Amino acid sequence: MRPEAPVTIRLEDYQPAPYRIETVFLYFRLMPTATTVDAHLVITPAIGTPAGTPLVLDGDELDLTGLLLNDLPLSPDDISVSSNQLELKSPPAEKFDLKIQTRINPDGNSKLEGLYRSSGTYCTQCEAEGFRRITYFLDRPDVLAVYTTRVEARKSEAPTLLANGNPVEAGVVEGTDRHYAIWHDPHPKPSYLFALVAGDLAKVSDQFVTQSGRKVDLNIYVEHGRETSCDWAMDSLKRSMKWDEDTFGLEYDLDVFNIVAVSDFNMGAMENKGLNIFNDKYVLADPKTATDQDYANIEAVIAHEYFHNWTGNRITCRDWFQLCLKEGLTVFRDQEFSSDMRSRAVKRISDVKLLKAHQFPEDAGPLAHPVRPREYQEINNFYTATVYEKGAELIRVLTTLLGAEGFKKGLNLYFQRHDGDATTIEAFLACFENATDKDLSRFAKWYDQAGTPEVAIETQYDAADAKFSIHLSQSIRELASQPEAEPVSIPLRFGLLSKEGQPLVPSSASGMMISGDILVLDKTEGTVTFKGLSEAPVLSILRDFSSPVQLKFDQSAEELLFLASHDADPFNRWQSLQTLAIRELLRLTKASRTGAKMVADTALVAAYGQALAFAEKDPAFCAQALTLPSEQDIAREQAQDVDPDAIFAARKTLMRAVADAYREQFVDVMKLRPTGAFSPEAEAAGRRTIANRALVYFAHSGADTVAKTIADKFRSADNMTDVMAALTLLVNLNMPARSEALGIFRDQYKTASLAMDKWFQVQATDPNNDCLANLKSLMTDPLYDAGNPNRIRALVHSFAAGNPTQFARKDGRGFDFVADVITKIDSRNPQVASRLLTSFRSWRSLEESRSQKAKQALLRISDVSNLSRDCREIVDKTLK
Ligand code: B3K
Ligand code: ZN
Repeated sequence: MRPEAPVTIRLEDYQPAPYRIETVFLYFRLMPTATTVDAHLVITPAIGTPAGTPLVLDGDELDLTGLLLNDLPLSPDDISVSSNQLELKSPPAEKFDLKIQTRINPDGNSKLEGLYRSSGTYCTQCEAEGFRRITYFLDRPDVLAVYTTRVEARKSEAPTLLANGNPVEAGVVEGTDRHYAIWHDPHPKPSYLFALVAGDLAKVSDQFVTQSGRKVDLNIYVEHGRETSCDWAMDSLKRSMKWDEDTFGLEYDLDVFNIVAVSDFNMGAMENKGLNIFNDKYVLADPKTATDQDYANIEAVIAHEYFHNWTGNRITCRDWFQLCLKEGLTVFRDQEFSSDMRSRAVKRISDVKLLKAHQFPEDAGPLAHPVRPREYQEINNFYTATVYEKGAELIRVLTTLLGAEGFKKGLNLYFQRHDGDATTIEAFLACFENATDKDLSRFAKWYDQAGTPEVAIETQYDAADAKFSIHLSQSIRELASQPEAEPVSIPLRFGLLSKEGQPLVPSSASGMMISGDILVLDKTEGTVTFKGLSEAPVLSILRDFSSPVQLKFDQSAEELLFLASHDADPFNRWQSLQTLAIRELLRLTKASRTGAKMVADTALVAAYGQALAFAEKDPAFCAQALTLPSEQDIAREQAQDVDPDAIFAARKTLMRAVADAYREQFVDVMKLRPTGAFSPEAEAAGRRTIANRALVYFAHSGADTVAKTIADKFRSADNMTDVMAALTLLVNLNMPARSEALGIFRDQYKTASLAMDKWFQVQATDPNNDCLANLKSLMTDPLYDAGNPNRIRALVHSFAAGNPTQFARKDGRGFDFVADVITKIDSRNPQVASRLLTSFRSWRSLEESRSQKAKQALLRISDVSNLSRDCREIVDKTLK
């Protein structure tokens, strides 16, 4: 029997709140299982609200223990109360006071939404709808209030007491073992930005002086003993603050900026005003336990949350459909920050790889939705790659369409016009239209249409007339919810190259909007013609990945090889080699399935050899170039009848061919590993990346010293990047030293939980056949904690999303394993369960026998009678 029918929330039904709550006083008496929350709300009917309109406050699993209206009790006839709603049937027509007391159980809160405890520390997560698990409230982003929070706890249990804003007062509660702190946040904010932390934490402090000379105290709170692992996060924070001032003129606006790291957290981090709460994985770093990727992620996430202070907090969303207003823009800002801190080209390549790996499949499958969705059942399901990553790409498209100056003008107007507002995408775009006098109506369609647009390209050269023309057309796959998609504005950055690789400059161009090196396709199709070209140019198109589209362009292998070494645009140098590799891998995949002989193309192998020449000059870029398309990349390109084993075999074939052709060079490149004291900076990290990429190739070569070399590398590694590079090879290639190495790692890091996540993860992505049996036994390891989201993700999500041959096993046991975990976790933590469930989204593209097994597993999940709203929405859509 199903519980209640799912409720669909629709953008078109949006109504402003009938009441305003402008002042909130909160008084928390913290106790592990029985915390009391006194909320004192000052409420005013909104202009135009008819007298007597009921006030309906949201709640979720709440226990109401007291209620006063203007300090008087209410009669039971005047209210209606349940654990998820409090209704005042006929509130006063004038401003009134509402005092609500609720009792909540932080220890019993396994959903990690609202107030809960993580390793003894009280903390909160209120976005999107967690505040209603603390008190009854108008828990929606367009209700902005000034909060004062008093936090009281036993001093021995929680010496540190934090909330949003600035500290106002602290003291002891006379005659008790309790103490308190009062915090005041002068900036009106929505309830999703509320935060509180209380616990026994160590503090690392620093200071930042803003451009106008205000001193800001910076604190990072962590478990005792972790203080020395906060340096990189603190450094990243100061660089973010400076960068936002230098780049956008945006300054911080409180006296303190606090960051707290906790070990049980559903996602990466949270931008609560003045009190960011982080998954400790995005704060703690030292060379022994963090990889270069961890360092880069910490820098990016610290920046992202800090940047939300303006894009998200000062200007927030009117409703949750506008989520990309803050997320897309803030991801764009953090990407730009990282590009300025590191190599711009390498950052662009990795962002596009991420977009294609996560967002493209989402857009191509049953969970596709527009960047601004039109409906949802559970908003937590919409913190997606589409809202975040495609949302960021749209901001990038906007900068390309308007130019850097135009974009800046529009953004400045946005900050001026909307500071303090809860607003919409329309209002955001209007700022850019007003500031630049451009019509963005075509561009705006990007926000409302799901699916990756496909851009088909055909070229023609007419030697007699020295004319070169490019015909372009765009289309989006049809969806039931979107029968007739409309064309969007697609800026395509391009270049025309001579045979020598020099830019060719035509005498004129006609037929399509073109400015500088950008063509804008904003109709279904169009042709641009260049004149005065005495030789046939080689076209480099979609440079820097200037629009989030799928190209359909049958460019010859000769041209792609040429671009891979000659294009002035580094992104397209990388992309050309990838395109060639994908073509070859699809061919080899087919050969593997038909039993034909599998021999890798020599021209492609030679192109990898050429790329190797840049190992020393540009190690990070070279490492990207030398990374073969992933199994998932190949599956995505194939799109249907996918056989992961054949893909795996194809990839191995190409890998071995390159490895054997350049074995000696790889041995040399392995020596580029930096020596001396560890540095997390981009330069040293780049050298480690290329050295480890070379190690992967060497491991796939036929050299008889492979097993010993990799085992030695594991033993001699002095930083986590190198440890993991060697360990991954020992596991994936099932080398003799594998189990000894896993044992050494476990012994060494058993108390370092972030390092142990890597130990679980490397075994979860093991492509060998006994992976599944091993994972099942790992789940009984005392170090496996089924309540910790990081641990579950390390083991189960890594398996489902990162181990295509084992997850999609022919016998269906991979699917069954994940389905069992989902149904088990769902009642405890629905957000984690539904995130896991999205790993099934590409099930229909698998070959028939495997897709049938996936369907059976999904049907079993669907049959669970009390499935959460989170999982119900995802499973229904996935099966539809
Ligand atoms: N805004 C939060 C994400 C909240 C997720 C709620 N399920 C982190 C971020 O995007 O910065
Ligand atoms: Zn964000």
